[in-house]
Amino acid sequence: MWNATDTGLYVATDIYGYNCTEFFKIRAATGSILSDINGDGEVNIKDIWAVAYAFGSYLSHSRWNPFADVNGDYRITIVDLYLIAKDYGKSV
Ligand SMILES: [Ca+2]
Ligand SMILES: [Ca+2]
Repeated sequence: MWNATDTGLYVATDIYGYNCTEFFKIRAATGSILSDINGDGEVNIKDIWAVAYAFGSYLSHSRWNPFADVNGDYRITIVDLYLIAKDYGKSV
């Protein structure tokens, strides 16, 4: 799924082995809603919960979840919660 020769894009790898830059490109390419954290096709309380659980975490943190980092700044903050709240109720 990755272009392994495109090493210039490799900035960081989280505990799941995802390169975050590539991760966001893949999610964007699949047309998924970034705030759909658990990937079930809708933005609801389950996604809020996932971000709440990872809240305050960062790359390499034990509660880090790349899906919960909606804005891609490698930290789970109030901004990520805000973005989910903004999309709340959306579905694909
Ligand atoms: Ca969801
Ligand atoms: Ca974030």
